[in-house]
Amino acid sequence: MKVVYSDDHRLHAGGRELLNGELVPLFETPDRLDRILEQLIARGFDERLAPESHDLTPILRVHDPDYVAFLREAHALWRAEEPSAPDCALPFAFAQGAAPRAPGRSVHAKLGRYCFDLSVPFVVGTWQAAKSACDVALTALALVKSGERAAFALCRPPGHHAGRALAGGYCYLNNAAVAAQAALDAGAARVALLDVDYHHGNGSQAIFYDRAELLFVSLHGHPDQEYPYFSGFAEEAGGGPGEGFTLNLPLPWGTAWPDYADALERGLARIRDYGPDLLLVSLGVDSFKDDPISHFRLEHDDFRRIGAAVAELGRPTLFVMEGGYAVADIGVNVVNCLSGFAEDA
Ligand code: Q9C
Ligand code: ZN
Repeated sequence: MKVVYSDDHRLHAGGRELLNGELVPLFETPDRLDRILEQLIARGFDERLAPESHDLTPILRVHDPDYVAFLREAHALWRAEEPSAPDCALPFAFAQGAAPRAPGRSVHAKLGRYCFDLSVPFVVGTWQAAKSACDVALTALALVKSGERAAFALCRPPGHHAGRALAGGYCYLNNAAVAAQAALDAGAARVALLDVDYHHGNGSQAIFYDRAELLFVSLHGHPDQEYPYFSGFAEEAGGGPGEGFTLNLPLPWGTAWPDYADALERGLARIRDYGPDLLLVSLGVDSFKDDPISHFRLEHDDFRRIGAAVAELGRPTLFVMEGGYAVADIGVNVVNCLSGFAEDA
């Protein structure tokens, strides 16, 4: 399986997030990808490509232009307005639904309008890293479109929490959604997005909620217990023409393989019925038992089983990297999933 990767992800580093009331170093760090690269090389996934650079067109098919402009300028605006503050912009006043007009001039107004939480710091290289992550996903998509059985977009920052005009949960641009929309624009009639990250992919769900040409299926920690708390309930099934094209499979803290496997089989059955031209997998491995911010109990070998089960769908498949914070184990978990897929494909 070919892997698309760029070193530009390193430009997004050194940020902080608010966790349980305390500012702590961001859990989403560059060494996550170092550990994955090590395992890929050790286990024979040695076909690595650099991404093609794309203009903003595919990103603007998913994200609002004012939001993209904000992502590009957020750090510079912060530096100009708060010259003595730490070099890491974070919001602190949130617009919620109460802002009928365009955000005010202050960087704080923009941060509060375009961020939904305190886990999306803007450092000087954040935009360039986020843009590069989309290039990685789009380049990996091109491989699958040109006939590869599967490809792996090894990117960060991750994307599945990012909405049309909202950053949150370590995510700025929704890499998987941008690739999915590009596939639709290139003529795919049906695309399925299977999100196995431990957290609900609220951004991906929202972007495609009203549309039948993308089936969104997600397994995640139950929102009564888990971030992002406001979405991912089983009742959310899509709206309008998209009704029935969102399937949420929330699972309680402590979920281990037997229950996870049942939910996965339900999700895969729905995808099989749908018969997509292309399958995207939002591949988060924060469902691992030792993940520091999550509460499922999957073991190393369970990721191999996930990959094998996905392969049985027999669809052209694009894996897009999302979360996973047990850094010492992240490489093994990701590569187990990809080898489980490759062995069964
Ligand atoms: N107590 C991704 O995995 N903070 N994002 C959670 C847990 C934000 C996770 C706090 C987690 C975002 C892509
Ligand atoms: Zn996650």
